[in-house]
Amino acid sequence: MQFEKIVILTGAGLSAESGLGTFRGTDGLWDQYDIEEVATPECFARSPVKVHDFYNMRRGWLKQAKPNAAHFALAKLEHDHTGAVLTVTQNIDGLHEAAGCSHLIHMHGELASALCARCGTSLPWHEDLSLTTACPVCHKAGFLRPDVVWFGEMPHEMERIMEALSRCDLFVAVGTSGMVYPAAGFVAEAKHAGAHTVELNLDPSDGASLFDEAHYGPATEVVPAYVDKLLG
Ligand code: BV8
Repeated sequence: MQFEKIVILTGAGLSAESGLGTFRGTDGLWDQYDIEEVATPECFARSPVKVHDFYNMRRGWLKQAKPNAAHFALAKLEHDHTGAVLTVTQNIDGLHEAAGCSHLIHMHGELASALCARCGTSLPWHEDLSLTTACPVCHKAGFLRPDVVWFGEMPHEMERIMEALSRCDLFVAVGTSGMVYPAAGFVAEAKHAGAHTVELNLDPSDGASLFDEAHYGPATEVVPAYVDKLLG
């Protein structure tokens, strides 16, 4: 089967073998932390120190993390495929870019970026954030937050994503449980557009029934194998 326009959706399972834990499943992040306590604008207003500690911890993890064979296989697909490949990631790590992927949308933001809730400035940030950290632009302290999309907030570039889904002829979901919306609804959008839908995951996701094809196993095994088949 030859495909022209490909949309790839990735989740935490893609970066699991790079040492960045997933959210659900055994010792997932949401086992140890309550979403309502660390990943909503309301809890940032209520207890910003707890939220900064949570994201400073994860920003620290990024420093050691390296892209794995699945990240490199997806970057190879982007470079070698004759048609269009757009990668939409729910991940806030920079491992897609580190593997050479450039046609990329971080729909849930990036941990290596800070956002000033007062003046709207968004800038690269690799160190810890705290209530005393002043925004380099408006020079006010206490407003800088992780530049990520929290629950209840609108994901980034939704128009561009929906446009690509309405035109794609192949949709591939990699390492995602299909439990967080609007990302979990993308397979249905792609199917509606007539695309062939493929799931690459450790085990069947919540939306498994919506996929025409599935390959289960660790991302570092099933993703390179599937990309080689596509480019075959
Ligand atoms: C919004 C950034 C308004 C921060 C994140 C409809 C129905 C029900 C609820 C809702 C709905 N619409 C909206 C909601 C509310 C909510 C939501 O979905 N709640 C859930 C909990 C029910 N959604 C929102 O609030 C969203 N905003 O709706 O705004 C709006 C209105 C109109 C149009 C658009 C929007 C915003 C959600 C974004 C929140 N921010 N991240 C941070 O990272 O801290 S979400 C975060 O959790 C991730 O980004 C990701 O999206 C999600 C985790 O999911 P996965 O990545 O899939 O990870 P998970 O651990 O769950 O699964 C890993 C999978 O990998 C597993 O299947 C596992 O088997 C597999 N795996 C593990 N190891 C491997 C592997 N696979 C391969 N190899 C391995 N080695």
